[in-house]
Order: sequence, then structure tokens, then C-alpha cells
Amino acid sequence: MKELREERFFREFCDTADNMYRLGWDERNGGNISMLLTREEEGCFGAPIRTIPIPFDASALAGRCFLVTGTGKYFKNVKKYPEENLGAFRIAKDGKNAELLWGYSDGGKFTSELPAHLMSHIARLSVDSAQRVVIHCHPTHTLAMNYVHELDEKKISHTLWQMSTECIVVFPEGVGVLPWMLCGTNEIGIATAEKMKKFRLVIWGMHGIYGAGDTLDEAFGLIETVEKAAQIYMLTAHLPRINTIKDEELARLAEAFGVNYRKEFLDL
Ligand code: 2HA
Ligand code: ZN
Repeated sequence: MKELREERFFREFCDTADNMYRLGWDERNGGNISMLLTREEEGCFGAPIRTIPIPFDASALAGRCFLVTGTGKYFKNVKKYPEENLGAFRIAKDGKNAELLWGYSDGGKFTSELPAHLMSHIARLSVDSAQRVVIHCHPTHTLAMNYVHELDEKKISHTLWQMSTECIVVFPEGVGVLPWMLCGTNEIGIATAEKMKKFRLVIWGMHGIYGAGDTLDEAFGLIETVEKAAQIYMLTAHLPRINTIKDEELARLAEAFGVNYRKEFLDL
């Protein structure tokens, strides 16, 4: 068996955390990543070391394994010290416990946002069985935009689509938006998962964003595209707007690229 650090999925996981830190999306212990492992990837980890209670019923994922960032851990350190900062665990049959297979080596446990992550996985898998990755972070411009733009799904999606030609092609379903809510709770998990049935991107008002995808690259790329659009918005919102991509042009784009966009988010 190859050394874990040589496995591509594992390297990509560490590199994703490292890139997110470098981009300023994950200050201190901000942000978390969870990835549903394939049966082959599961085989890279050993027998259960200890059991960690899960604060909700995760029985819909019983028997499945996840690689997840640890609570209180800094993204800055993931690549250098993965065994302390990450954990791989299997969801026990009863759905109430995580059987730790590897990691959290200083006695730690999974992110406090596990409810939002696992509930989002359940929601995404119910619409697309290939969806394996959920990422949460605090991207600077997306967060800044939350303070000066209405937190309305249609309005925020529409503004983001206008900020760069690629946007409607990358996230044609738009962006789901939740109001400010207490994080780390089952309630925010339930609300996030409800949005995840319709969107791969969910903004947590004045907190950050969730992105889901088949791969780490896809989930990361969705957030990266929103963050770039939000940056352009923040660079231009206080200036007179002279040019704009018109709604009929956004529709033409979506049609040319064959993406099924959320038509009610345009005013045609
Ligand atoms: O755990 O980002 O939302 C760090 C966070 C909480
Ligand atoms: Zn957060």
C-alpha cells in the first residue's frame, strides 16, 4: 500500500486546505472541509481507534467514510501536520457515532460544523449521487458583499452573474442564501441542507459560504468563482456603473453553454 501522503485524493485534500488558507478564506480555525470517501480510498485507513458521538441522526450515511477537518484546527497547518488536523471516520450503523479510523491524533474531533456538512452531503447525494465534497469558508469579498448587498437569493445571484461572464455558466442555479444564524448547531445544518437540495452554493449571511461538488476542485472552483465576482462587485459598487451584462445576454450565454439556469433570477 502506498504511503497515505502519496495518495492523490489525500494530497488534493491537503492542497485544497492550503490554497484556501493562502487565499485568506480561512483565518485562524475558520472553515472546514468534508469529503465522502470511495471504497478504494477508505482502504487507505486502518481499523477503528476510538468512537466519537455525532450530535444528530446520521444513519442515512451509515457505513460511509469521510475525511474531515478537525474542530479548532488551523487550515494553515493541515498540509504540514495532517494527522493532527484531519480525521477519517466511518459513520456507525446507529448513525449516532463516528468510528475514527485515522487522525485527530491529539485527541481532537471533527469540525463543530459536522451537522451542516453531513446534512448537506445527504441533501446533495439525494439529487446527485456523484457529489462527494462539501467546503465551508469565509472568503473576504463574499463576506464584505454581505454587508452592503441585500441578502436575497434572486438579487445576490443576479448581481454575481453580472460581475463576470463565466458566472452563469459555472453556477447556473444561482446561490442560496441564509440569514445570519447561530453556527455549529443542528438548526443551521437543517437550513443549509434544505438549500443544498436546490443549490451547490449557500451563503451563510455575514459568516461565509458553503460549496458542494463531485470533487474538491469543483467545490473549491465554485467558491473561487463567487469570490472573484464578489471582489469585482466590491471594487465597483461605489463607482458609477456605465456598462453591464444585460439579462438577455446572460440568457444567451446560458443557452449557448447548454446550462439549465434558474430563469426566475433574471428579469426577462
Ligand atoms: O469552525 O468556520 O463556522 C470554524 C468555522 C465555523
Ligand atoms: Zn465558519
